[in-house]
Amino acid sequence: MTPPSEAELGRYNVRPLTPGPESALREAALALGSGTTALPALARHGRAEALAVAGLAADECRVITRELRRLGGEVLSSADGDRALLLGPLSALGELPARLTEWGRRTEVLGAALHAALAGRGSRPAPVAAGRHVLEFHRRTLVMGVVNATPDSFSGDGTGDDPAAAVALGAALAEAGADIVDVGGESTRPNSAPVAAEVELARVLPVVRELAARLDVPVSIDTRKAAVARAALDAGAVIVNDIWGLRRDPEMAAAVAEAGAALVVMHNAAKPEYGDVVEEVCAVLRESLALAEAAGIERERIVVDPGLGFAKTPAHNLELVRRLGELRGLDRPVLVGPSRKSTIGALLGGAPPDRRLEGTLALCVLAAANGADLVRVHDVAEVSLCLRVADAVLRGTPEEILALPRPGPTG
Ligand code: PMM
Repeated sequence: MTPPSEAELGRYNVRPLTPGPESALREAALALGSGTTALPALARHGRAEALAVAGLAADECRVITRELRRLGGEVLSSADGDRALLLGPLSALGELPARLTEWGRRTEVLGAALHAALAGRGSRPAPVAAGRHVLEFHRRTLVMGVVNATPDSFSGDGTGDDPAAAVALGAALAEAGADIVDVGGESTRPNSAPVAAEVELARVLPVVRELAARLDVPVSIDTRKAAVARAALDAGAVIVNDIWGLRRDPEMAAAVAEAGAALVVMHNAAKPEYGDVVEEVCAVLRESLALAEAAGIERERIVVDPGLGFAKTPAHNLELVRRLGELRGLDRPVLVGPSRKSTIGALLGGAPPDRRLEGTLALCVLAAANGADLVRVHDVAEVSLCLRVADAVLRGTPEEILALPRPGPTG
């Protein structure tokens, strides 16, 4: 056959819809006009899903292999069967948990774990209550603004021991669009001197009290100390941001539970030594969720954070942003803090913290595209504007844009 011409080929205008936003495939199916009858077919064939599973007993691996094969999927497993990759259409993976209930309690639990991971990956999290505020993740990526009431912040924006300056900064961040204002009184920069609880309290309490009274957005307290968290919650904070994810101060979980506060559990470690950094970060965040549950903190109040820059090399940080979607398997809102971090400096030829805005914006957009629900940043105005544009592509064009008149030829 003579090779077809461009015109012949062009007639069919073949376009791959995957990878791409799931909605594009759905819209294309609905546009065929056969109504919602097309949707089950999409679930059957539209998209291959993959779930990684660890910690399997040999018999569990055999059961999921058999059941998933019956549903039209496939299991790839390690030699001793403790780790597996579950592959198949969404419909097969979605039906697998029900099949696993028939085999007994252990496989039923495994089925529930698979179900939770699919639910987390497939939809935005439900709103999180924080005091009288509600954090709503469906409409846009939320922004947490940073107030470092410290003299030695790495990011160069610390307000020293001047509570009025910290309050002014917090108010300015809220004005610039912050959805949460996060107040911290202890620097987390590498090799910074530890701060006594009294010093930290003297720095943060007046700031938290004033901001909680003045702002229409929730105030969070960034601390690893239960005593500081308790006092800040008394002073009006409604979220605790613990960079050790309840794993440092044994009183922290009780402090959060008693106040009914919302909680950010961040991943942290003593040393940057990992096998698979993303897998291990998820495992440690699950430990934090277990500690929270044991203390009576409702799962629905918890946000997870991979802790960029904490016991991580630049390569680890980039891997975490690249594979952020895997954290959605925790079925909780995901917060990411890339702001002015040293990985950006390393990529930009040693740029100091005050020259890392563009890098921060890039990481915020990529984090949003890869599944972040919130970002924690110093440059709230710039990041909010940037995310407004990014979210319009990622999440859908806002109503007011759809209503605009047609532009001229160069519009
Ligand atoms: N980073 C810093 C401090 N606290 N909290 C959370 N949840 N996530 C982070 O990435 C994070 C944090 C680093 O110092 P900074 O306050 O100057 O950003």
